[in-house]
Order: sequence, then structure tokens, then C-alpha cells
Amino acid sequence: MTMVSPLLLLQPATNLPKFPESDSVWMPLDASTTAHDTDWLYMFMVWGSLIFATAIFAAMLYFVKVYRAKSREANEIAEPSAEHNTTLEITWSVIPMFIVVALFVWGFQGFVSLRTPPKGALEIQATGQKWKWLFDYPHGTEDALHVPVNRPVRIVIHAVDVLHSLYLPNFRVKMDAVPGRYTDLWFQATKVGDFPIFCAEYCGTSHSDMLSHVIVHPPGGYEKWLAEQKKKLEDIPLPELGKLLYQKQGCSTCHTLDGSRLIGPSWKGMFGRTEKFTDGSSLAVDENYIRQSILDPQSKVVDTFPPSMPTYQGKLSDRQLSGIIEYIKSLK
Ligand code: HEC
Ligand SMILES: [Cu+2]
Repeated sequence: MTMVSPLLLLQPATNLPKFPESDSVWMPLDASTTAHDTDWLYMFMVWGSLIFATAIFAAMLYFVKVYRAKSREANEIAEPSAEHNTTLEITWSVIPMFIVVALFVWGFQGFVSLRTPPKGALEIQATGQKWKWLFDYPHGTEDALHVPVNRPVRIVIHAVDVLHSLYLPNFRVKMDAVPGRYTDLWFQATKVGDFPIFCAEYCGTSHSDMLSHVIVHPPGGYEKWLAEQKKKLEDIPLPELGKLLYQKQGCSTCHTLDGSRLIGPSWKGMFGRTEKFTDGSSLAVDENYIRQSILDPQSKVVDTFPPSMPTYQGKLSDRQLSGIIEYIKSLK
């Protein structure tokens, strides 16, 4: 029988990616080679703490009852027991010591294996930015992480603006994304499917919407997917390419298409409109200005907007830039 995990109850009714059903009440489905060990260690600590806490509290209550003052009026106190009990004291020191050392060895082994990606792991770059995860593939950037099943994958992580944290609950791995520095994590997926990704570091207004998912492809499926994506991007007409990038590059988190204001100006009717900048100058939006806005966004900051657009220098090819420009043009 499958039970509803308490984690599922935490899901608000938004566009949150769904956790696949788990056979455990406590944990999301485990879908990586290391998840099982991590869960065991975790459960050992939880149950161990519970058992000891219960035993200690029971003993405490028992002693309170047995050794309490017999009568307040007479101010009688129970006989103090000053004697040592060497056997008892050694027992309650040595047994916990073995447990704690075992926990250390167990935890350390887990730590070492989680910090050591196997040789020959597939490498994928992940970028955290407000408020989107982006993953780099030979054909370009994707907003979902695609990986093959049964193959170790090393994710090299960095952030462009503030701290984020890449969290894959089903694989039991999480790592901070830090501006100006690379971090990494690795996992080997054991189940084909679609698993959620969260940002686990509070990073501002839309932090809780910084969601994505991992798609684990069946054997051969990953290579097929890569080839398809490559072909798709070569064949697609420019405005459609732009539309695709608007979603996949995270432009949609800050720019609307319907004229409403988000973090940045709406793209609707942008082409040809006269834009005022914070330095007092103004200019009619043309192809070169859009290109400059994307590659060097802080060179001209639109009046009344914060200079918070990330640069896409080195992330978009010329054809992709033209695609975005043609798409913006089409948004009359
Ligand atoms: C984190 C939010 C954010 C993201 C993501 C973002 N932008 Fe922006 N963008 C802004 C802000 C804020 C401005 C206005 C300030 C400025 O000009 O730098 C802006 C300005 C622009 C402008 C100039 C707009 C005008 O009216 O003059 C263009 C063009 C643009 N962005 C394109 C893009 C494209 C293309 C992407 C995705 C590849 C993107 N932006 C992603 C925040 C963002
Ligand atoms: Cu974040």
C-alpha cells in the first residue's frame, strides 16, 4: 500500500512540481544510489534520539517519584546515596561511545562518497539566478535538468547574483550556489522519471517560485533527447526561437508580454518605443539597443527600474540573440 507522505501536504496548490509517490511515509521517493544510505543514517539518528530521550525521561520521572522529600513539615529528605557504582558508570559511558563512534564512521563514509564524484561522470553546468535554475547543454540552456539513468552525473554549480542552493530531494543532495565561485554535487539516478528541484536558500521575492525539475531519461533516451534539441534549435524560425528562449532563459521571471510591469519593463510594444534612462538620456528601441540590453544590461538602465537584469554575455549565440530580437519585434 502506498501512503500519502506528509511532504505532499506541504504542497500549496500552485504550479509546484509534484513529488512522485513514495513508498515511505517519512521520505520522498529515493531515486539515487546514495539516497538509501542517507535515509538509514538519518532514521538511525532519529530513532536513536527518540529511544534515549524516552529512557532518560522515564528514569527522571521515576527518580522524582522515588527520591522526593517524604514530608514537607518534617523537612525530611531521602537518604543521599553517595556511593559510586563503577560498573554502571563504565557501562553508560562505553556503550554510548561505541554508538557515537559508529555514527561518526558511518556519517564520514557517507560524506566522503557524496563529495567524491566517480571518474568519468557526465558533467552539467547549473546556474542559479533570480529566480530560475538554468542548465547548460551542448545545444544551449535548458530550464530543466535532463540526465541519463544509471550514470553518475556531476553538477557544477554557480550563481550570478545572490546565494541560491540547488536541492534535489529525491536524490538526497543539496549544494549552495555562490556568486564568483564553483561548487558541485553528484548523484547517480536509479529511477526513470520526473523529480522536483527547489532552491533551498532564501534569495528574495520569488524564491519560493524558483522551481525546476530533473528528468531522468531511460537508457539511450538522453542521447536521443540531446540530438532532438540540437535539431530543433537549428530548424526553428527566429521568432519562435526567441519565444522558446523567453521561457528557457528565465526572461519570463522579470518581463511580461501583456504590458504589465514585473521586475523589468514589459516586452509588449517595446520595439520602436522611446525609452528614458536613469542617466537622463533617451533612445528609440532598435535591434542594437536590444542586443546591448541583453549583453550589457547596466550600460543603459531604463528609468524607474532597478539595475537588476543579469548579463547574458557568453550565454546566447548570435542566432539566439537575433531570435529574441525578432520575437520582441513581433510583440506589437
Ligand atoms: C532578474 C530579472 C530579469 C531577467 C531574468 C531578465 N531581465 Fe531584462 N531587464 C530587467 C530589468 C530590471 C530591466 C530594466 C533595467 C535595465 O534596463 O537594465 C530589463 C531590461 C531589459 C531590456 C530593455 C528593456 C527596455 O524597455 O528598454 C531588454 C531588451 C531585456 N531586459 C531583455 C531581457 C532578455 C532577453 C532576458 C532573458 C534572456 C532578460 N531580459 C532577463 C530584468 C530582468
Ligand atoms: Cu534561489
